[in-house]
Amino acid sequence: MDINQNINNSRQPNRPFKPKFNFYWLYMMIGLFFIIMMFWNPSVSVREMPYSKLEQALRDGCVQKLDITLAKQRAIATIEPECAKGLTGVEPAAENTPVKIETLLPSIDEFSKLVSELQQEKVFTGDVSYHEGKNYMEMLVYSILPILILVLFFVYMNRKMMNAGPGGGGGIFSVGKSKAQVFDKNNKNKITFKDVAGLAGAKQEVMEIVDFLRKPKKYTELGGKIPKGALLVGPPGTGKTLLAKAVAGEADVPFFSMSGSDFVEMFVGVGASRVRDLFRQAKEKAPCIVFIDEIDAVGRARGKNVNMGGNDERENTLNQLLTEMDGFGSNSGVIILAATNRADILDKALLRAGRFDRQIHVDLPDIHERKEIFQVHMRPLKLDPSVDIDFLSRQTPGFSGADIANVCNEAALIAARHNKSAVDKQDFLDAVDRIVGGLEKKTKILTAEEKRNIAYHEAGHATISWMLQYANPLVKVTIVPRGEALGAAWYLPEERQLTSREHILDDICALLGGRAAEDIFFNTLDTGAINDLERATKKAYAMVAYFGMSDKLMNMSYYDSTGQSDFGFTKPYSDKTAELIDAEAKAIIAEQYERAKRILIENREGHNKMAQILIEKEVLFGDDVKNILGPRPWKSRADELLDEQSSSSQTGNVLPPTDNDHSVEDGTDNK
Ligand code: NHX
Ligand code: ZN
Repeated sequence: MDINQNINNSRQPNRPFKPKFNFYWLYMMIGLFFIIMMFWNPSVSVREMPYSKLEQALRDGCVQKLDITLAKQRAIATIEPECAKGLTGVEPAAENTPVKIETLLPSIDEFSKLVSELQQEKVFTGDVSYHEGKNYMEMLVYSILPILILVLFFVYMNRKMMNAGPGGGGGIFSVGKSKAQVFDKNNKNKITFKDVAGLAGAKQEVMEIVDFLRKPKKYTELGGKIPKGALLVGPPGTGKTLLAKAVAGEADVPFFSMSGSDFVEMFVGVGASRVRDLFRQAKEKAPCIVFIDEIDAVGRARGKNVNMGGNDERENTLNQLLTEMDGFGSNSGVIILAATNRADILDKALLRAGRFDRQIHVDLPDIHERKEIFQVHMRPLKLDPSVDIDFLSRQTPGFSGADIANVCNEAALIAARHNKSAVDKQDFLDAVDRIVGGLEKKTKILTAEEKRNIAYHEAGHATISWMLQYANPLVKVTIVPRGEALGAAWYLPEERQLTSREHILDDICALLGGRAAEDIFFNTLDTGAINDLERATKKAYAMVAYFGMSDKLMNMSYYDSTGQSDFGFTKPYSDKTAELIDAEAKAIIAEQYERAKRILIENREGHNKMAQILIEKEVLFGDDVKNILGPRPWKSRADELLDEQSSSSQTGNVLPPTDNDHSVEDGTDNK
């Protein structure tokens, strides 16, 4: 965002200063024109007189000349200077200057009759002239002026659009121009690779691309070809765009940046022509880098379904992109970077060699990378010595770079809210809770019965996850409403790459623990368990249909990683198999539910005790569970981490809910 501002700033000096054309000037000028028109009368020196005076002057033979305007039924009479004073009471301006009087005539016919009578009687001997009386000025105003205003309006609009477009393009006639932003290489606060924490592997790949552009000889001399494009793939918030910005900062070449959705416009053919324009500009400035963010907006696989329609425009854009990418020689020095979080839905043609021939995977940061990221984002903060970066990076598994940035900012805001002079550890922990679980809603009104139900539900999760070997280690359970949930169990999931069958089964069992507790203790069911059940069901189906873990469908996976199945509308298995999948998933859920109930009944007393503590204090920590249920008979790596955590934070036991301790909710490792 700050980069864009810089572009605008750096553009300004190049443009000659022009006083802004204000639309109100036009209005004012038109208004003024009309006002002048209304008051401007060519015969100001003429006196308006009643008709009787004119008739009298005629009969007295005082009229030198008569001008009759037919259309307006008006007459202007020039009065002899001698009679002027007596008749009109007006002194002539100078001697022998006639005075003019003007009147409205009752009827032209009558008046001309009178005039010819008087002429015959030789009373009136002056000239009579008749005018048609059309006002040409008025005609001009009504015919030319509207056109003039319209033309001015269009000129103004066009000028405005020209100035608006950041790429210098704009105007009504340049929809087909690309909207790419060109990054200046002498940008003041540009992003470099130093600002990119973690992402070691991706950084190296991208650095290589920068190197290609800096020293192309090194590669081409050996006969190698410079790659045409690289695709940055990774979950949201992992820093794909940041990486691209760093490339812009590091490479001493022009950098065109645009978003996939920038190609899309409501006019047909605009996307394709924008692609063409982008590549034309890029080729002019080669060597250079073109970055297309969120490329899935245009790069989604072209449909096979013809009657879908409506997608034609996007497909044309994609086709143009495909031809352009393969249309220039590979050493022409234009390298395309693109970012997406959904590589699986991209068109296969886009991913083939010669186009985006390398994919750079940007993963969620591991514990060490999170530490680096924390260090970057803590730089601007005023920190209390209690803040322990290692501890925080351990507490945030599954967080992306953007999440961590958010944690740091949120922590600073929380500290400011409490009028602290520095951000301390507790602020960071509260920020993590806030980001994982949402905003605390202490004001939510709960009946005593609801509170009891929630407490037993959460205690159920706590008991089960404590008693199962592979369930995620529990940090705490709370019954403070937060976000959408009325209560939550907070886990610190182990960071592992593979998940065993036992892990999933224990997870399902722990998820069902809440519902099972309500069932056992109150013999009622309520709607609150929807989220638990949804997740448990999804896990069960994934076990059966994706991971090949059920007995009857052993080693069968119906997962489609290509996302390009020709027959997307039918399942890749028979109805019989579908029934089998349903039955197996149901069996898993039923089995784990029975197991959960059994464990809860075995630990009835402990469960009751925990629920009572929860009702009283609203929060129950892992250490309390240990005191009540006894230590777990086995110990995982994550448990060790938890032990370390409680010894390092001195807040092992129940505290008032405001002093919530470090915690990560269950949902971080599954989806
Ligand atoms: C409602 N919420 O929607 C009320 C306000 C069973 C004690 N009418 O299982 O809070 O009922 O172990 C993410 C996370 C919906 C999305 C939790 C969407 C919860 C949570 C429904 C506790 N803890 N249920 C739980 C709960 C509810 C819900 C969610 C979500 C309850 C249960 C929510
Ligand atoms: Zn639950």
